Amino acid sequence: MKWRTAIGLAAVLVLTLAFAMQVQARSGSAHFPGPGHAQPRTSTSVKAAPITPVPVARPAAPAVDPAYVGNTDAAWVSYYNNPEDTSTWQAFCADQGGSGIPDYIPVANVVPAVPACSPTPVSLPEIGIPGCYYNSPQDTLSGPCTDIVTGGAQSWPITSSAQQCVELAERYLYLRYGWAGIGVGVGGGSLVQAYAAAYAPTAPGLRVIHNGSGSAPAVGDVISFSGSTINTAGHVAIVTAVDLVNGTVTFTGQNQGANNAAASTLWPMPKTPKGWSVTPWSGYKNIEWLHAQPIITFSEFPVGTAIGSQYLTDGIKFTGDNPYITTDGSNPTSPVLSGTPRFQGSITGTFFVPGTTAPQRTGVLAFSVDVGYIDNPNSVEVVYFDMKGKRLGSLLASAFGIDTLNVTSSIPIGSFTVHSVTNEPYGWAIDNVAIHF
Ligand SMILES: [Ca+2]
Ligand SMILES: [Ca+2]
Repeated sequence: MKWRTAIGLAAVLVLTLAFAMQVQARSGSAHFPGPGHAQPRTSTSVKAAPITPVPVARPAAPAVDPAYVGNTDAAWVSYYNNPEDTSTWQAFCADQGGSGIPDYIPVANVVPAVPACSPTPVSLPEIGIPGCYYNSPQDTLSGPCTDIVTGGAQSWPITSSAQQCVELAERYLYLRYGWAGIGVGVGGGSLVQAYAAAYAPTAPGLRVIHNGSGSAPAVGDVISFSGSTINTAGHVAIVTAVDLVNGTVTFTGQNQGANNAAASTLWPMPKTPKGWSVTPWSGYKNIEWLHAQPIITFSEFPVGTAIGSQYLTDGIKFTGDNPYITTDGSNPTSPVLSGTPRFQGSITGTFFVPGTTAPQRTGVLAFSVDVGYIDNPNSVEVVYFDMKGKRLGSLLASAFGIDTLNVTSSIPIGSFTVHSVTNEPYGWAIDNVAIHF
């Protein structure tokens, strides 16, 4: 219980802090020591617009399935008390009616605490996700609410038929972000929209990205499939790999493979003139994904703020040459983060578990950062390091203007530094840091 309470409180704190930062007013006027005005960005990266929250319909509490698996089930309790202990996985999965060995596959590279259970049983007991979202009169994420099973003070909303696709996605989102399951009535095809509507108001950076917008899904995104005339409930899975060289995406889901087994599916995602596009899958024409990683815009604090640990809520700490927020008349997304002296000093980012001062356990496999305004291409670079500080590689800002540098690595990244390698007229700054945990 302590573990769950701690996770819940941490999630509320993180979300509250992040929201508070989001509403900080911008201030200051643009001023730039160099020439000219803001010029077009040289990057072709597509950034999705923030979603517009809409109210979630909340059905009445359902009748309790006699076979319900939740906080009265020993294997379920054991798993949720220690989800990173793989010895709890087999019983957790098998307890829901699974059969055969193995009863799960790991959701590789994303969250070590999440197995995808397999296969989906013939009889489908309902299974709970911790939390009390829709069942609570306050819609609180951590406070007491009525337990639909025991009538007690804790709630474990029935969320999905066991080992169907929805259960995996809701369990993953709970373990990763502390979000309570939102349960009954949400099919796989609508899960991305439902979570965005429920949690976007308190989770800045949460976005729904539609297939065809040009953006590629990122590892860790939750992806919904809908628009099939055969299966109107749709499907939901977790993005576990993205290959931007060969144009493929891999997604892992329950009830996704042959014989209702959990599966990881490698699927084409060719690059079109508009950008990346996931090929329709299994009759599902509509594809969209929940991208929950934060994008740091440096509008979160007033201009002039010295920056260090403030962004630990987003999983990053900034150090280097005394970085601070400043305006930049040559950057259309001003304010920006500059080192000291202004537009000259280097900036280092080190990754942490979001909302904590704990170093990343699994590292970061991708991040992006805008660098500019570049007047002398190849004068500024981002160098990235593993979790022990060993240099992994570097990327030069090679175009005039504002360069979006997308860094990916097969070896987990622990930190990065942006610095000048030769003279850069009028200097540079960074903005729009996106971290793909
Ligand atoms: Ca900005
Ligand atoms: Ca410059």
